[in-house]
Amino acid sequence: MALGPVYMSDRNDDDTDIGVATKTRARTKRPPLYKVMLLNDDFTPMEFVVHILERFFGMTHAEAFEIMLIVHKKGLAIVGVYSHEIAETKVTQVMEFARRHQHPLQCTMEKE
Ligand code: TYC
Repeated sequence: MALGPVYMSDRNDDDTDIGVATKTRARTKRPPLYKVMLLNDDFTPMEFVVHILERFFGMTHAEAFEIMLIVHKKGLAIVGVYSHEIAETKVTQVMEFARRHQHPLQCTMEKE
């Protein structure tokens, strides 16, 4: 096995490579991803949640209605997975929009 630089001067009589293995794996660590979740409550109107999912999460009306119903029935659902900065922006946008309309809707993020 020939790893790392091998020079002509590293050859011995029977032409076998001699050298010091210097290769290291390229560590391309991907940034962590964050799940953004919407939580159910008894007061936020269904259509308001549908609107949020369309406006901030790029869903069609049909997709948004489907996810809203999952949150309503199960208590919560993941509505998107993003980098830390994007996830934080989504959470802030949802929380501000809900507060501005005086709805108790909660949106949180969690490392995947
Ligand atoms: N449970 C609410 C209702 O019955 C609807 C709702 C759905 C609220 C999803 C929040 O994240 C939520 N009006």
